[in-house]
Amino acid sequence: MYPPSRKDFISLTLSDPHSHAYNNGKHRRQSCWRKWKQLSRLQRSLILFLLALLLIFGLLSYPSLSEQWRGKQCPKLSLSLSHTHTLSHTHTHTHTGRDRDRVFSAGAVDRLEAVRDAFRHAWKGYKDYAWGHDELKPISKSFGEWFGLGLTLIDALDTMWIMGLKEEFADARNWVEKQLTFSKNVDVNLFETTIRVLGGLLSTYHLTGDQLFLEKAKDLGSRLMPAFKTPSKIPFSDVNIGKGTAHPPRWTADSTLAEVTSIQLEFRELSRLTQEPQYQEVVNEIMKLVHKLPGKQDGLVPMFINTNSGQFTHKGTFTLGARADSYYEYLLKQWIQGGKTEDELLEDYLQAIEGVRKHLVRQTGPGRLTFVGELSHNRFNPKMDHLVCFLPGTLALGVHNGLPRDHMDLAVELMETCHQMYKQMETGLSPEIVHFSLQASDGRDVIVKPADRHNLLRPETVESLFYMYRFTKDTKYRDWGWDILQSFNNYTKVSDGGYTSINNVRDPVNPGPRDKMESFFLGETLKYLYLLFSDDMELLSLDKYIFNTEAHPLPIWPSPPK
Ligand code: DMJ
Repeated sequence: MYPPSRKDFISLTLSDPHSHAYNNGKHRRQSCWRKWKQLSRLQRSLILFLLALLLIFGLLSYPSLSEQWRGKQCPKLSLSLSHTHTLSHTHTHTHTGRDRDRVFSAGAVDRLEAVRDAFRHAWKGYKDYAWGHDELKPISKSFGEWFGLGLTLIDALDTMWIMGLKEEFADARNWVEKQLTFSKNVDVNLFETTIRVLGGLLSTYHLTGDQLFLEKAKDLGSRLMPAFKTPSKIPFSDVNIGKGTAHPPRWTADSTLAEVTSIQLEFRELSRLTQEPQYQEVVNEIMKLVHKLPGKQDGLVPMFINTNSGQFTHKGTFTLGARADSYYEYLLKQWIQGGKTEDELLEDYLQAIEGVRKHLVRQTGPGRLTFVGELSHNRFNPKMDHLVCFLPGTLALGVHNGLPRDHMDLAVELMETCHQMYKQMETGLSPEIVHFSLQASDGRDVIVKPADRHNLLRPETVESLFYMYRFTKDTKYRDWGWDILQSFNNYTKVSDGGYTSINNVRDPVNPGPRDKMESFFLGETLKYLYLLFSDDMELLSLDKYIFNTEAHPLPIWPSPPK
């Protein structure tokens, strides 16, 4: 855990194993030898006899001693015993009695409680030092502002509700009611605001039935609409929600592909709730356009699209990572949201997964780990962003909804690789980007370049672990998630409250805190961990809800879209 002040960081470096501290071992060895020589022959024989006896005794009793030792090394057992006693008195969950019994059975209690503890700790930091601001800076005990919309607070609303943190939720609701306003002269990013704020408000409305959240969602949705007034109908990246104006980034007229194709679940839901069709019309238009656009390669899409021409730009580079990732995720999820009736979405998804298999999936030389690389003008690059770890979960969700069984085989293999991206690091945390070895003669499968060693508390791996556990019930996925939570606690937790992104997952002595807690740590990472450890399969059932790309659950529609 990170200590509170700079002074304490210095004390961490004192334990550096490479430090040249004075060592008098040699002198000690010499004087022992001199004393041994001074003993009589009888004394020496006696001592040797006693040592031999001790050795024989030690060898005989080794199996039982080692058993005892192994028993002592099992912290999970003692943790679960102590927690089951206290929880029955202190827990204040909002689920029904029957649900509550199910959630807290089968020894999952300690893990669920550990995630709630982590959430409370993160929330404490946010409340103490960043209340109502976008992000906590836990080391400097201050805050960072991105759009000035209380991003962390809104991203975390439904997580608190799901975890049954009533008091925390009530405080946050009060802030939304009294302080949250969208009538301010500020440029916001359309995608980020949609997935975090609009998505967060809509899901909280569904979970609570509280009109306040729907009213706020409507207000925000209507203020984001100017982004779609472009010659091509491909939206601009930025909107001023106070002035009602929109524009692309200063340096280009392009928008990022993932950004314009991963706002659909939220806008479509807003139309369904308000009975105002304009929201779904603008986002459906984008999907139709991209569906028939030239420049794809076996369903894989370039990373940029021009807001004037409506054409792909920077063609020839294909990735499942940054700038393209959630395009693929939302193809499948829109199809599920709309009751599996929109054939073009399914067609594009299935074609894309075949494209992924054909062009991007490879195995490492040393350990045969399956991974998804990148393609740049027909050259394969064995590079994979941590962001790509959403894919096992998405593939598994597709199979659960009737898509080809062999997608699950790929999901299982990729899940193992994402797990290894954590396991093979000294801190047990994945870097932002890894490269894989293709040669069998290379020593290791995973290579991390110095610029890629950071960890931003991202959710994608625990997100996929959640899906994989729900669909397979294989407890190894829970164990992997548990290890990740321990690593977050060991290397990113800041003692006075909050968790921080770190600079170097390969340096457990000084991982280099970045002084930033991303809002998705509360909105996604901790939520997925909680759902992973919950035994209650009806808690946000995947047959009733679809999670947006920021982990905000929205209902699967009871009837197909009009
Ligand atoms: C989140 O905002 C979303 O999950 C998005 O799709 C990708 N980036 C972050 C989390 O890593």
